[in-house]
Amino acid sequence: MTKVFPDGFLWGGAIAANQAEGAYNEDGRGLVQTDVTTGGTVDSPRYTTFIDKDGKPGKVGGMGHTAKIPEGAKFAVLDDYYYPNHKAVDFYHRYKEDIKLFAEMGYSVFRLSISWARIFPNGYDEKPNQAGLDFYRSVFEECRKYNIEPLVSIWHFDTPLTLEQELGCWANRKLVDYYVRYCQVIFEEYKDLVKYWLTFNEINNTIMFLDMFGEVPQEAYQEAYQTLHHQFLASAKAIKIGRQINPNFQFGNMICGITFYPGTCDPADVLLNEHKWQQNIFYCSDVQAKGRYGSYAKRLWDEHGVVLDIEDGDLEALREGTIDIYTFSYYMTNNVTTHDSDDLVAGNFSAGVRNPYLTYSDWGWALDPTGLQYFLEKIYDRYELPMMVVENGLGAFDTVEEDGSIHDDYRIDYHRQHIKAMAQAIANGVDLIAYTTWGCIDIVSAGTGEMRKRYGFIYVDMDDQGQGTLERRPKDSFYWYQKVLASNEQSALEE
Ligand code: P53
Repeated sequence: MTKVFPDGFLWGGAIAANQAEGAYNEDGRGLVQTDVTTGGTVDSPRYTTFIDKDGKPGKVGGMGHTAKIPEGAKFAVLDDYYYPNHKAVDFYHRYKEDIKLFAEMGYSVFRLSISWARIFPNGYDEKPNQAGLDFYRSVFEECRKYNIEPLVSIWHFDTPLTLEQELGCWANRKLVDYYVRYCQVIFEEYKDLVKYWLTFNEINNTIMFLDMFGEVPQEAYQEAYQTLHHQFLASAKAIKIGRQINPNFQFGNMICGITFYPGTCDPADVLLNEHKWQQNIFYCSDVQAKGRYGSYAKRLWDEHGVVLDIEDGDLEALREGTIDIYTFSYYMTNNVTTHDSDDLVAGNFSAGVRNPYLTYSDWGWALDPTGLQYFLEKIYDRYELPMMVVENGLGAFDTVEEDGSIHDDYRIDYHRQHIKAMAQAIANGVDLIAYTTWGCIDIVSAGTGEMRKRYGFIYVDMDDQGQGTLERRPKDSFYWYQKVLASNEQSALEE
């Protein structure tokens, strides 16, 4: 039988701290944005909650640093709301059980993130929090017990809330040094347990989603581009220090790999599409992979009236901290056009003109395995770096049958198609070295805060109101993935 993937290919799954761990206020952990963010749905937003300067509770639509709370207000956990990330799926207490299940599936890699606020509760504390360091040490040791390679995201949208409240988040240059110090501590601490590090999860979201759903004020562009400049610097400086701590470390970027297509063959659409790739994908990738801003960067800054504050030594720092591996998430493609259309995609974090050749998930995300092959081939051609697909999955409603089984053939079909697309890209010359499916165990959705938007091959008994036993249960996809990983043969994909 033909082997589909090279020997040593890393197979596994991925989660993020704030969506899985829960235990939001245990063992000295500081707060992060999702702790003050309520749950939403596909068509109702998540809210960020606060107490205003007169002591009155309030909420504002949105999350992350884009949710602007009023002057003088403080982020706050309020009594009358449910915050799904507080408990999440309790990975913090159940990681041994979960990693055992991952090992049963045959994982050779497990992607997870370290919560900065478990290590430095306020981001800038004098000393790291020992309980936080101990927790991740035991998680990594547990992985090693099963020969599972940890693939560690250092930041997964979870800047300590104190830094956001007091310093206004990443537009403030001080965060660069705080982040680098945090990296230095975890690199030293885990240098013998972790080899693969990803500096910033979906770093490009800051500009990609900024104006995807409508116009935003000029200051928002200024803040977004300055934020990115600081994150590029933080990433590059951390990589340089990491290599001094352990020369065997391998560093990856992490790009939200939404694949853009021209909506029509009108040359204006083709050009618009190219510009979208520059803004949404290449802007970040070029800096992190090539160590310099692309030739089109000035056009983007000028278009949005952005004056970037670049200090002496910054450009050199960017050159000195480029990545070893290009990693990305892949969920959907998006059609862009200069023409008016009333056939638009309406989903969360999904936009553009409907693609008549594709079907869409219940959350409005275009299902397009060929888009994954396209992204892999296009990016490999540009950078010629080893690549990892570090997120890919289908958020879907699952039904638990009377006997407890979950027949998620739609999810199996989704992954089968995407794995075949990866095999095709490899056959066409792409150096793809890993695949970690997203939300390998059901976790809280980042976009909507829902539990019922499930990605896992392992079901977790927990609903959107926080009710459930948290019991883990393999879905049909669990056994299917186990078979694919065991044989690594084309036949397993055909079944
Ligand atoms: P959820 C939007 C579009 C594509 C990927 O997303 C995105 C987002 C933000 O929601 O984020 C990544 O949970 C992210 C994960 C997230 C996953 O995609 O909204 O790295 O944290 O859970 C899936 O369905």
